[in-house]
Amino acid sequence: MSEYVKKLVAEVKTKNPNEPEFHQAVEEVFDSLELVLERHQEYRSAKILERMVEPERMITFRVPWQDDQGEIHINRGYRIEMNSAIGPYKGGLRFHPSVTPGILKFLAFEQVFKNSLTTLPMGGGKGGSDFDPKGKSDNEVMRFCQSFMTELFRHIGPNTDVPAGDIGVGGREIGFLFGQYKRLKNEFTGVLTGKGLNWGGSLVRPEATGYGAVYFAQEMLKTKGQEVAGKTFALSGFGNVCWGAATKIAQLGGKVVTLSGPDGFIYDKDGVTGEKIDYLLDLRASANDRIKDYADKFKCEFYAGKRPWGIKTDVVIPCATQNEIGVEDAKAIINNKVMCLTEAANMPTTLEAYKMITAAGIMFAPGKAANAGGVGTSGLEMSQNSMRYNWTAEEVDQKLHRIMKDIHDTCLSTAEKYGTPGNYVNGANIAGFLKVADAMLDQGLV
Ligand code: NDP
Ligand code: 2IT
Repeated sequence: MSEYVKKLVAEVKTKNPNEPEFHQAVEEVFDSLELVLERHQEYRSAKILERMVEPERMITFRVPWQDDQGEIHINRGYRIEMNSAIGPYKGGLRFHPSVTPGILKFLAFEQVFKNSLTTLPMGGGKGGSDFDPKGKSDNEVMRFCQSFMTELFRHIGPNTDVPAGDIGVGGREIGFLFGQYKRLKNEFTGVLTGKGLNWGGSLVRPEATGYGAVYFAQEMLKTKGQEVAGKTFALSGFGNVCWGAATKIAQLGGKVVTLSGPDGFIYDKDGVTGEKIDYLLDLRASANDRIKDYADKFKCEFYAGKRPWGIKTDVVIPCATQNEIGVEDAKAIINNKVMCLTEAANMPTTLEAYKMITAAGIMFAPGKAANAGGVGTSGLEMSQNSMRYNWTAEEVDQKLHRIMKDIHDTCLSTAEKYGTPGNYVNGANIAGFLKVADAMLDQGLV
């Protein structure tokens, strides 16, 4: 790392104390930019990096709501509007008790580069709340969402900031949020993505993140003359992204053998297929957060309190949450001679673990490239809303597939151009950065 970048990272740490995930995300991106900064002094003199780590706007607000017993609860709501150089802020909302400003800043920062890679005109943002949807009734979730939107509505809009789902926010929550926005603004617009199909949603958006990650893995395998068919896959999580990935892997003839939840992981030697994939939707909707139920129902092995990375497979696709692959997991992955690791979750691998995995010669794709199919299809939903038109599932899927192939090829060509052939992390960070940085230069000091 150059002295300049080291100093910048140190400043970010001092200025944003107690935000380790944000530090991690910044360090990973800046580490990739050495050669770019050497070749382009203009980014340094215009203080592009210093500007990129400072959100354009951060909104924090009180979210009061009443449970079914009439008791009052107060949660905290956030929206981080990180960067609007190439389009309106765009990014998901996360409802999870672990949500803090640092988590949302890391996600918003990643989103800026990810959205740039999609080839679509979207800036980066992220938001959410420390609200825990676990065990809440539909009515409680609705009241929470209505209260959340009663403040958020004044900060967002179809040309300003377009939120979507993330952990804990799916179709049900987007519906409640949209209903309240429409009521407050008296406007029916594409202000959120991930909407229901009858009211402005896009076909394939629910599946898109998982599908996209598998298309990306497929391209990675192709570079070694390999294909998805006949390969085994270790997945983590059991939510929206995991479900989409499992569906596409099964379609392409691969075999998913692991899934995980906060309680442990399951090992299903026969493969997660057919009704077993559908069952993931039931599990998620139950809000019980137990993957053990899968093992009980389909009679397979369950390992309490463990992660799935010790199981030997050809491909690893983490689909749950940040930093779920640490140093010990990396050792197991290397030991298992995994062919490729494709991140479907956001930053699921720690910096140390990712360095070990790439040093061992395992192909490694970062989430900001490999999971961009979710927000990419959100971009397609925005396009359809603007046209007041709907594409067929085939049309959307075809565009998603093209976006993922473009991102894959851009990562490789950029990595090559900047002296690190085959390094998807550098390729993604540099390509994502250049588009945003150049737009910022064009737009002057803002
Ligand atoms: P879901 O809420 O549908 O599922 C999330 C899964 O991860 C659940 O199994 C959840 O269990 C688990 N999980 C969440 N937090 C933790 C934690 N701290 N420890 C252990 N397990 C955890 O979310 P998604 O499938 O939408 O999101 C999964 C990942 O994909 C996230 O990293 C998200 O940022 C990323 N992503 C999502 C996109 C989308 O469009 N939805 C797009 C791109 C990336 P539990 O709730 O019990 O913690
Ligand atoms: O992390 C992500 O890219 C998402 N949660 C999806 C964001 C979006 O706006 O569709």
